[in-house]
Amino acid sequence: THTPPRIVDLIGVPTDVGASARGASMGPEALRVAGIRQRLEAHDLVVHDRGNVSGPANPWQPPVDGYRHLAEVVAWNQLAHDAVYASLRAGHLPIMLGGDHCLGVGSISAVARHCRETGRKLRVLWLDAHADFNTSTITPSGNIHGMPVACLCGLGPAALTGMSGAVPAISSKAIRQIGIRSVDEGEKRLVHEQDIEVFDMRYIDEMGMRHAMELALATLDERTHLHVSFDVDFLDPGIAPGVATTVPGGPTYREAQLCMEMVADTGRLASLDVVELNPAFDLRNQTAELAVDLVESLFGKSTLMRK
Ligand code: EXY
Ligand code: MN
Ligand code: MN
Ligand code: MN
Repeated sequence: THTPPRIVDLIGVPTDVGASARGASMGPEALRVAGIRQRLEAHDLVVHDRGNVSGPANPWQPPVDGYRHLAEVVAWNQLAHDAVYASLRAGHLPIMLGGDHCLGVGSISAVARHCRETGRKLRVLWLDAHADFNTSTITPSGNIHGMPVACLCGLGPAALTGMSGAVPAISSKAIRQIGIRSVDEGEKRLVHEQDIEVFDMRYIDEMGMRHAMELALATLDERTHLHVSFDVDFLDPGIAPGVATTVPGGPTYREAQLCMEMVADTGRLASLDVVELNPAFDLRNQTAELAVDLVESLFGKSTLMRK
């Protein structure tokens, strides 16, 4: 059996090349300023801050053939992939500090490669307002942060779909999406075709976060590597204004805490992305502080009275 490591590597990937607005490139530093390292150390984790990887500037150009900044997105994802893969190989738990969500391709393709090599089963929890399942032909924007789940499932440009060494990098059956409330028409069709398990906000309204998470975390075992990809726009904009792509009607503070606490309770969390935090939209770093608070809960902070 395999217990997830207690040595955490913070990997900053400061870019917004996949995003609809500039500013997510400031995310890693905002998370550090909010004390991510110290808050994790308070939970008996050994934290190595690996600093930031360094990639190409954002050229801020319109899309070409349905992709905006594809070459830069590939370059940043390769850097993310290499850093996350090295951390996993070292037996550590990588936390990728984004950066926009296009980086989920680099990070999760590294996790998928590691799982393949070590015989582990992968479960990906995608916490997001969006399904991130667009392709170049159906995207309304060309922004690649709207495409990472499709790329991981094998739909996208070869340079992104092939990053793990196998296509698709992950099975659509490995994914659970939570908090979804903004999906484009063509995108919705693809999500259904691929049979992705989605717990959208209507589901959470009707059944509760507890039930959604019980199902999303069902059938994990001691061979499961649990990856959480936390897009900060998952949260209700009332508590988390510091993202460029706010969508009303997201999880409340308590619903988000419960979500994170239930992940912690599994004891299977083995890698994490924190993405789309955009300090240019934030108020006094409050969204960064909230994100850090929730990350702390993912690693076992609990307000529970019962033992
Ligand atoms: N679905 C829209 C698009 O593809 O342009 C918006 C995507 C926003 C993606 C954010 C990161 O989750
Ligand atoms: Mn070490
Ligand atoms: Mn996203
Ligand atoms: Mn999103």
